[in-house]
Amino acid sequence: MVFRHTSAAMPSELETAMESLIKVFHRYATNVGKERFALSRRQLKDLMENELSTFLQSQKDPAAVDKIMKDLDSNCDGHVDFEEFVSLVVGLSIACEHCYQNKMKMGKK
Ligand SMILES: [Ca+2]
Repeated sequence: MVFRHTSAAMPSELETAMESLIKVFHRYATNVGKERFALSRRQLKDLMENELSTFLQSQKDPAAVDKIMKDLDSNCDGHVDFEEFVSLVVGLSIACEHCYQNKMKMGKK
C-alpha cells in the first residue's frame, strides 16, 4: 500500500476525521515499550471524559470505564492500543448512526 502525502492538497472531511482520531489517541496514550503507544485505564478514563463527554453522558456508572476497558482490551495486556481504541470509536459511531437514521425518519413524517 502506498500512502502519498501531498501537503498542498486540502485533506477531505474523512481524512481530517482520521487524523483527529490519531491525534486524540496520541494526546492521551504513552509509550508502553517497543515503540508501542497505548492507553492505561486512567488515560482511557480521561480520554472518555474529555473527548466523549456528550456521547457518554448517560454513563454515570463508575464501573462503566472498567467494563469498557475490559471489552476493548482484546489482547488482555492491561492497555488499550490504537487498534482497540478504534473499535470503541467504530462501536459508538454505529450506535450514533442508528440514532441519526431514526431522527431522519422522524423528520420525514
Ligand atoms: Ca490491549
